[in-house]
Amino acid sequence: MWKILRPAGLLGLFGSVVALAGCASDAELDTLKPQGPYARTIDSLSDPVFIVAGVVFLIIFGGTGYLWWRFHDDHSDEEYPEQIHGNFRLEILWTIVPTLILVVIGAFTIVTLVDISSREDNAMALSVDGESTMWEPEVVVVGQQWWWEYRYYFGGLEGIDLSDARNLPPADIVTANQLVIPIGEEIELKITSRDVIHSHWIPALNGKRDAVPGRVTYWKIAADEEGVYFGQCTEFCGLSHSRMRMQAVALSPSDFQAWVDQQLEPAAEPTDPAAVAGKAIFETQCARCHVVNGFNGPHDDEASKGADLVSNAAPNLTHLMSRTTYAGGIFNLYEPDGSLDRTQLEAWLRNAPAEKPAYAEGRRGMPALGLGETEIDNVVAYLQTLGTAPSIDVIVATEVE
Ligand code: HEC
Ligand SMILES: [Cu+2]
Repeated sequence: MWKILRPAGLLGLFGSVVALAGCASDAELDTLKPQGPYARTIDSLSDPVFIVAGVVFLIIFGGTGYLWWRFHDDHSDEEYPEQIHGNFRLEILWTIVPTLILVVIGAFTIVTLVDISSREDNAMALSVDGESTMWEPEVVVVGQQWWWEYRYYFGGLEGIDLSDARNLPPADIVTANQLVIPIGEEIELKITSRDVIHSHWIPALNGKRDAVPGRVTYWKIAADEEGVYFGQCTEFCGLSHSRMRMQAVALSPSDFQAWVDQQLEPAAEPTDPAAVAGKAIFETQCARCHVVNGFNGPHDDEASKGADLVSNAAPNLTHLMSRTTYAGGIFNLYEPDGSLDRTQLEAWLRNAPAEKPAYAEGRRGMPALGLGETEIDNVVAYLQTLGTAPSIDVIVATEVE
């Protein structure tokens, strides 16, 4: 009795876990809710493949069940069933049918792969520093332990050696963990890494693409509608791999233009005394790793070579306040009411490795700098001058748990 019940119970438990897991209605990384053309192409391949697989599953399990039921030995007599050896026709059949199924699926898969990685020349009108330009929407994506950097070069990428991710020339816009894109455009991503292999994945917009040091991989994303699409590094890359997240923030073309205008502004000089004191601390403590445009120069400037310390990079903080998450997209910069989440930011500045595990002493992540509480208050006052907060809608939509 128990012998039968135990596997049945396990199967039931497994079944209900699987069924319940399918119930999450707001799963951020749901691969079955495409929100753009590339993700939809993948979806329209996986749906029929799932149906084919389902039919094969039913035939195999149905057939196996039938054979068991029809021929099982109930010990009612001692006779052996008829013994046979092989069945040529059947064997040919079950070799050819699966082969045909796989060939057809393979053909559609190749067509889809070509489709989602094809490159077309398209350009959008954009005003950069007051001059109208045509920008072929492309963003350089650099993975490193354990956060993502996004670099925008409005003059195009010609002549830039992207495979040398530790020595990229200064970009027009550099941001971290939040990839801001205009809706309705095909955005080409040029993905690389500064240290180990990572993988860039925003499931609602397209599949996964590896970020490999020394190489550049091409990928595309596009979003139909304004909104926030969550992503996650999907190539195990060490201690804080699970804390290496990102978001694509898709804006209307006019909002995107407004964002670009804002990001092109250099940092303003602080006037508030606490912020002025904070800036002095920033210069001595933080600027050896972090860049703030307009005050310690572009990243490859001699003055900021200290950034070599950590993967050769730390997030550019010029417009920190225009982002809503930080540290690999795991902390909210703002409370849901739009005010600064001061407690979390102070904790980060007090002892970052305690907030997000990293081998800071082994040149990974942000180290604990031993700042005093007044210093932390002043640094926060300075950081608050860096960039303007986005709208409350964006703050609420991008919130992470
Ligand atoms: C030794 C290099 C180094 C120093 C010095 C340093 N940081 Fe960092 N900082 C980093 C790295 C690397 C990260 C990315 C950490 C991550 O996401 O895991 C980071 C992340 C941050 C972030 C989050 C940015 C984002 O968008 O994700 C803030 C804010 C920050 N640092 C502020 C400061 C301040 C203020 C100081 C000076 C008091 C400072 N840092 C000193 C390396 C440094
Ligand atoms: Cu990673």
